[in-house]
Amino acid sequence: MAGIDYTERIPNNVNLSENRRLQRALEEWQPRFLEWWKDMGPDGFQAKEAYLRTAVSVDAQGWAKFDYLRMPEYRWGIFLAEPEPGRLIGFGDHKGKAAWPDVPGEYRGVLRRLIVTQGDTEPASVEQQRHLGRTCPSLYDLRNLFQVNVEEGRHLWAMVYLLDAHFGRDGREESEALLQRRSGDRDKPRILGAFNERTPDWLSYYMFCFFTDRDGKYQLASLAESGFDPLSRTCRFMLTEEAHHMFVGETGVGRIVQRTCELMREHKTDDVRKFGGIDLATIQRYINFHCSVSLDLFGSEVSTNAANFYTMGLKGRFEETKKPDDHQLKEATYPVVELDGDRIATREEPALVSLNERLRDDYVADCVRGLTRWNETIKRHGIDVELALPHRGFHRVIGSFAEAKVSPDGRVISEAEWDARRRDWLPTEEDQAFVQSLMQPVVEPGKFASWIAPPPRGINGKPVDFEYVRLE
Ligand code: BYC
Repeated sequence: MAGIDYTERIPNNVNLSENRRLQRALEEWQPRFLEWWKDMGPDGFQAKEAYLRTAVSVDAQGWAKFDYLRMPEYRWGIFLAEPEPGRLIGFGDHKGKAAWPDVPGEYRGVLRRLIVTQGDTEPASVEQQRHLGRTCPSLYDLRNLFQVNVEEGRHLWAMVYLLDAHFGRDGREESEALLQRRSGDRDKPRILGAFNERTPDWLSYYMFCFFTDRDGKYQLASLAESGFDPLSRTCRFMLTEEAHHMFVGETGVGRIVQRTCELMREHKTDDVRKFGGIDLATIQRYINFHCSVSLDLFGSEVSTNAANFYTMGLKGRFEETKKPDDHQLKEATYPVVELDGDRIATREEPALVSLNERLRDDYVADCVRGLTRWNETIKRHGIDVELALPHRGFHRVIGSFAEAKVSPDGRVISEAEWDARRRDWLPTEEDQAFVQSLMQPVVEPGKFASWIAPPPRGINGKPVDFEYVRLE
């Protein structure tokens, strides 16, 4: 069944009305979600109409429709990708057995933890971004922010559905707790580090969408391989929506880079701050920060948790089914870049415990593709600067590099050198204050802030100067 029933209080393609208990549990959670959305969702725009897409089907063709709506009226629902008849578990100890329609009892705790960790990031990002609307660089950007926000809300629904449908009372308690934790709260923080950082300005926001949402892509893709079929199907559909979030990040930073280059050329200087642009050195420091914080999200280089998730058949590799090996990895090894005393060395580690690092490698390769496109823009303007990803050991708090200080170019350095150079490598208070000073709202259709270029085209075939959010 590909269609989604929109006559239901909770739109879904999982025949919710046939499971009264579950329906009741979710209908009880729904008003609490809406309360959370009103308290912690986008600040100040809840009554405005925005031109948003809503999922209406899980078919690859025409899965969404676009229309004006007020965010609290968004139809958050539960959509799983179509089941694959006869799907088999693709890896680990249960490889070749039928995928599980229900939670295997022995893996209940581990699976719940994975789903809660994934679920926790979704409301966290909405909380992190809630004040951005007030300083939007254009209506086009404002609309994209809101699109990402409502879909992160839907991704929370996706995880809450799994918890309520498959984990009984524990699951319902976890669903509640997902609405109780708060990004950055000292007493009840969100689970993963990056989701407690602030997203105070639009440069940070676009960096977040580029680097942190991309972790989402890789984690969801790994969970989409899961032997627990409802999780696999849920994540497959989430990935469809996720693609737009990364588009927002890559094109957002790309448009900032473009504007900077235009100003550099026009005024023949690197110092574009006085012309209302963000200099490339500042952009590089923001890259260093957001990349390193996002690299931490993959966990330790050598992780027995990761090995267990895999052996149990719960979380696979990126594109697991396309890999030409035995999908059990008991004998295999994998090269892992690690701290070795005061050096950085590559060691062959057992492949099973190296799965976090392997996923991080896939992620880094994907980030490099985005950086290459930004650098092409710089080159096209005849400017001799290259943006770069920091070394994976730079500014880490998780894994082996947490014990050392590593420069962006990958040297293990002393505390003294770190202290002396830190301001060159990470956003300083002055950088943040400067970026903040640029954050003046621009809300006239077709107009853009001084520090960002307009996009080449609008959303869903609409022109760039379309009224993407009706503020009147
Ligand atoms: N911060 O063996 P280790 C997204 C904990 S983003 C704090 O190193 P493991 C999105 C870890 O939990 C995708 N704690 O790592 C993006 C463990 O604690 P316990 C989110 C951390 O377990 C933008 C201990 O350290 N999805 O969707 O192999 C907008 C040792 O763990 C961190 C997922 O993450 C950290 N950075 O892997 C919206 C997928 N890293 O269990 C949405 C589900 C590690 O000993 N999660 N720890 O108490 C997982 O697969 C794994 O939990 C992790 C960690 C990959 C996160």
